[in-house]
Amino acid sequence: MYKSIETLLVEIPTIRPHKMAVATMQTQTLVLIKIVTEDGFTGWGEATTIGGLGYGDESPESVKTNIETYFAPLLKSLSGLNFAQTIQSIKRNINGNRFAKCAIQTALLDIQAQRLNLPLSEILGGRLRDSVPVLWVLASGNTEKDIAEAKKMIELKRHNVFKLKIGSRPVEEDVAHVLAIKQALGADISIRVDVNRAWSELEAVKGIQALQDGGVDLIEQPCAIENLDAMQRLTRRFDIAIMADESLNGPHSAYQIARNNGASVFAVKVAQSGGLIEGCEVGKIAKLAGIDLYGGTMLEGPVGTIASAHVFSTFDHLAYGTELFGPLLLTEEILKTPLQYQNYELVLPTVSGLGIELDLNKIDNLRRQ
Ligand code: MUC
Ligand code: MG
Repeated sequence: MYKSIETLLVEIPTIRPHKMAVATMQTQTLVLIKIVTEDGFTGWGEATTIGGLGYGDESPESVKTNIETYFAPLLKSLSGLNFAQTIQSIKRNINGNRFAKCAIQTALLDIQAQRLNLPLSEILGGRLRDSVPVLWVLASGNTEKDIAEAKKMIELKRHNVFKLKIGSRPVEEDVAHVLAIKQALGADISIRVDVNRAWSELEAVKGIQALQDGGVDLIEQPCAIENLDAMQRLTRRFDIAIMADESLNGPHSAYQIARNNGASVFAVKVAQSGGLIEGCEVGKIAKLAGIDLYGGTMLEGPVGTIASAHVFSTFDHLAYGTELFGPLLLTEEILKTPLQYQNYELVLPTVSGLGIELDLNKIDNLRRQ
């Protein structure tokens, strides 16, 4: 049933350095999975991460090795099973590897939706919106450059909500940087910050108080991944929204965080969740627990970005919008028709499957040989 399962590492420079507490990105390595079936369907998935092993516990190289060594032979042996049984069997036979699992699942869902002649979102429960709001992340590392970049985005009507990457400088310096941007852009522009787990709990108390007083709207992952107790105390202590990102790695952790009041918002990432279905499950847990939702990214290219958009389109309330801007941070286009960003939103395709067509010549030129 499966003719080939291929993993491609595609290197694309970013439009400017993207500085985060965990890594500075100048190039993104897209990890693309292509599955071709004997009866002529092609499905695509993506397992892109940030900064090699700087962000998560899978690297582009580990995903490629593990798919070629373990996932591909397993998948080829499962040809008699339906989609749900295939996913169940992968979970039973392979531990961890959430990014690789997400990419394989995305490609299989792309194929399944094409077989049924439906957009992918329709087999995830059905879309409730045809586009999702998209913010922009300011991460040049320079206050004046960030202000100029934000003003340009507002002028172009491309983004009117901004997330700032902080955590690599002393707390006071980061706070001054954020509040200078907040002041320059004015009260109507929503500013959020992502600390990428850089603060101790005491630093977080100091930083969050100042940012809350300065009119910032949300604090993302202030403390360490494992420090759920600190996340809980900060969520209870402050009025400002506290969002779990790296701490949230699938439905089970969503349940644990929800039980412990460990966040007021979830950043749902399909790869961190281990798949599109699991991303939907995280959304359901948040809904049941009264936790607000935000659509996160691993700075994927267009494949992972549109797969995530299909998932987020099924959420009935997306209080904090999404950050599905990954393709806009890249200098090269790998789709025949680029994703459609308009009026501050990313538009979902209406054709079957993921609804995108890859430019294979372009990918061939950019892929790591
Ligand atoms: C993260 O931690 O949120 C998402 C947007 C961005 O700029 O970095 C990523 C990772
Ligand atoms: Mg984050």
